[in-house]
Amino acid sequence: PAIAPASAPVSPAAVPQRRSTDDPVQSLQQAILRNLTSALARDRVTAKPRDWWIATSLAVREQILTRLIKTQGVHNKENVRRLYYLSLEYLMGRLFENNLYNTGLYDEARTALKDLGVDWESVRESEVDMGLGNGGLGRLAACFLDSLATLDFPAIGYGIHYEFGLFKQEFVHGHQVEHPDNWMIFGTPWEVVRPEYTTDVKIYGRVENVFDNNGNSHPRWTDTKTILGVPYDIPIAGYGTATVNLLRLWASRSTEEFDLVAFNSGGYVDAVREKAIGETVSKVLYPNDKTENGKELRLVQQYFFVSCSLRDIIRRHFRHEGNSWENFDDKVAVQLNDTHPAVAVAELLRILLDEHNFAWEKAWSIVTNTFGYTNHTLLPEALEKWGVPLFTRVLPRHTQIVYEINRRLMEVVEAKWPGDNKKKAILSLVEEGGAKAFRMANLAVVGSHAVNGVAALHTELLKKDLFPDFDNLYPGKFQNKTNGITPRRWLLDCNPRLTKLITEKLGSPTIWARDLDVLRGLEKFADDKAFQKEFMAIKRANKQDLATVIKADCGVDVSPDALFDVQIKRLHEYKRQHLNLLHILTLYRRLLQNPSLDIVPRVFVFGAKAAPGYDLAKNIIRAINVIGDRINKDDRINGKLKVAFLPNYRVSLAEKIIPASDLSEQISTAGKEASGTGNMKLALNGSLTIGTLDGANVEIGEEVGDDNIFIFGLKVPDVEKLDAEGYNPWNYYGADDELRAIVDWLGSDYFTPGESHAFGALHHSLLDGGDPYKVLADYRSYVQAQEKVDAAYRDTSRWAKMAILNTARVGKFSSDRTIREYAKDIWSLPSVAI
Ligand code: T68
Repeated sequence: PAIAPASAPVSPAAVPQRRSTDDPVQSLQQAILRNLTSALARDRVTAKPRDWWIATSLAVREQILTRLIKTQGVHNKENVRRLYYLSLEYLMGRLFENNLYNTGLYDEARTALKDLGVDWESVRESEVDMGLGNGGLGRLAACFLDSLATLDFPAIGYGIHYEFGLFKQEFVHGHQVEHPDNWMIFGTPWEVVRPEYTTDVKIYGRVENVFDNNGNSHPRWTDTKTILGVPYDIPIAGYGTATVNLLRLWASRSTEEFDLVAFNSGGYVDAVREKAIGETVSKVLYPNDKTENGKELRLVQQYFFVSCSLRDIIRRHFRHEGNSWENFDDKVAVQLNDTHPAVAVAELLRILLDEHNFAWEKAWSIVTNTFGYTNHTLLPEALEKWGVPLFTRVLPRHTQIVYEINRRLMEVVEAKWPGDNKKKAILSLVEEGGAKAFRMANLAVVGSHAVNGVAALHTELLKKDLFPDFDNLYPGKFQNKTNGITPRRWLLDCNPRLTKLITEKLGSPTIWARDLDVLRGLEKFADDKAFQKEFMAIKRANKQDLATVIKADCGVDVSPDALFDVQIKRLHEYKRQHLNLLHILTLYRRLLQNPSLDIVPRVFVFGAKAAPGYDLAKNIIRAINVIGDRINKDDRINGKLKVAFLPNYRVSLAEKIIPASDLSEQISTAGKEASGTGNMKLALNGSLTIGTLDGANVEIGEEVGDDNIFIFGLKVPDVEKLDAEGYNPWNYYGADDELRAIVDWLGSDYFTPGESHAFGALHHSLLDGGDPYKVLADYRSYVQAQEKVDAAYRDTSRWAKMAILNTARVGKFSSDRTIREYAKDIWSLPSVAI
């Protein structure tokens, strides 16, 4: 889309300072002013912040694209092995400051705009987040792109150019209301459309058998419909290096040009509407982060982007003289980000069998050498299945191929466990009994040479509980790759004050932000009173900034001297925001009973979106909002408790909350959170974890040490034991007077006078023997851990030491470490210096 200028001027421009012609600030300034005119038809007097944002971004983009061309030139010339990351989601957030930091142009750009009299904050805030993802999985993909480029790995990310990203969230009387996120309605300066690489995608139709000259029959997929995929490229600049990789996102377009008959008979509108159907494929991101709902459009999205991407990968491979199918898997590694792109296994096989006449065995070996698969969840409701009738209607030829993969798999199973039909039923790609469905996780496991979990505990459970027989069948295929986060966005960009302090002690971020273990050098200042003071002063300043945001977005006054207790993540029962709420109610009740009770004042900060169809999650949001509002307005408690549920949680908001957090809530039921990555971001910014032994919390505890984390609650074996015995929440309810009072309070109409059962769904879930998340079982242990937090926070020096040691000791969780492990153990990917 064209880039639209903003509508009115802001402030008269200042007179720019005179600079010499070879000054990088001046040349950037000239590029900004040139773009202001040529792309936006503005001058310095009429430009609004958004215009400055676009003009500056375009000026920086010129330099990034120059590096992109250079990088791709080297990669092509050297015919390098590349990693292709296939993900239905990329949660990129804002790109402006990140690109400036990564390219080393940040200071120049700030000075250039300052000299022009332009306010930096307003420019930065005019960028809309690129929110093409739901949560951790999408953000992980974005962190990986940053690390791949920073470490000079040749890599291309493929995904969908959604017209609408994850919905915008608003609260109305405490209820979540969703609005469309039309993020690129006025264009974005970071992408380049590449119509020359437009790709055809065939879909639907039927399979017929045709006979060749020798009388052999071959399947032919025919009567298909065609959709076009148009690529939009977003350059990904590495930090402190010349490498610029690519994120290529496919937008769908219709091939049905104006139907001339309809057009001539006056049916112009119908003809155009027909055309719009092809464009719906990339219209909108599905907003479910766990449950798959088997919708046809979702399958079409998956196949559409997989088909476009594989075509593009193959085109790129064969562009190089001397390349052939023989060395395809030498040059190409493809990683499947969860099962969402798993249909790629069948698609590559189809291309090899049907379009290039390979024998099955050879084709299968190319396929399995090419793919790796990352699993992100053990929750059964999140494991993707496609009803066979639907799958067959959309992809009739792929259905045949999946059945043939399965037939051969069953032969292998029979050879290993003769006559064992139970094993066959478990391992089969086809779920039988009732409606038949394809199990995409099984397809991904069988079709890949490596399968990985995302934290040590998760991988262990993956092998033990989800895929024990596959682990037995394919020894060594399952591996762990503990998640990581990019220290560029999650420290350098989002916490400039802490960055400055670390830089004073440890030297240039070009060292420590590329090798996060260097932060261990801070350990020696952990007991240093002056350093502790500086560290906590930075925390306080960040809290002051967040207090301003909370006032603006929630209308709540909070004090930066209170403990900022933060839970930011998708709203889900297993993440247990309602356990946090029970603790808030506990403190509130204690204060009402004894207003002079001495507790550390707390601000409870929440950020979370609920899937639009997830009623219980929405009920929890409403409960936190309504109860929070009552607490915030209750003079009896002297402002000792405040609750701020910030609406529309997203990457750019996380960047403001994380540096201001004291306490990081990571309180999922043990065994349910695959890894978590927010836990890593918060610890890196000196926020202490209160958490269960779940996901990567286990490894965070190992790194920071038992004294510097608050662990509570059931462990995985305890949860398993309760499940085996039969969990009974009434035991906990009956045995704990305080818990009982809190739960009854929640079930009453105290907080919603005149409306009974307002939180009925939530109340019921706690007392339901089927509560798989065992909230009541962990309540007392959680409250006790919170009491330890209260005690620790009173000792300012002790708390400062703990916070410093968290920052110092979480170098392991840099996504650079994660990517190096993938490159070595899964992708066999050499880096290439530009
Ligand atoms: C998350 N998964 C895990 N899924 O829950 C989290 N799912 O523990 C882990 O740290 C993170 O992945 C990265 O590994 C998700 O975020 C989704 O967002 C999702 C989206 C669509 C369908 C299913």
